[in-house]
Amino acid sequence: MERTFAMIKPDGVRRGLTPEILARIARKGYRVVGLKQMVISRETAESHYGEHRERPFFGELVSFITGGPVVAIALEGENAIAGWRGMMGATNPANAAPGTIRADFATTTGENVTHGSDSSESAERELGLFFRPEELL
Ligand code: RTP
Ligand code: MG
Repeated sequence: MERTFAMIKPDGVRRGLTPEILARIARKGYRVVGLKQMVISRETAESHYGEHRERPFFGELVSFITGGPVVAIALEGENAIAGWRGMMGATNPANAAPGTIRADFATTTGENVTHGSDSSESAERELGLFFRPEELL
């Protein structure tokens, strides 16, 4: 069993895609062990995307991710980290495989609907950033 951090980004929430994405997670068979709608603080956003701090798109990325409510989700299941990344598809929706969330619901790299941890280290770090231990049930 593995846990990962998933997020519906502000574009996904704004467009009303939360139920659709939660339904896909349920159909896949992952267990939702934590769930909350929230607005991310600048500090949390800069920490969450800290690996991209030097990239030219960092400012835009932080503005976008703090610009409206997100849905933070802790998922549990076999191979959940890679599995959820697979369900999302490639970062650039133009390269995302048909049937993935980004292929089905996004057109631009900057607003690509969902986030998923990219390793077990990232998952642990991001789950700790967004959830208190007692919020994971
Ligand atoms: P995420 O972290 O959000 O799950 O996305 P990812 O792993 O597929 O992609 P990553 O390389 O970690 O990039 C994080 C987010 O930054 C935005 N981005 N913009 N304009 C650009 O060239 C660019 N590159 C990345 C995207 O929103 C991406 O999801
Ligand atoms: Mg990433």
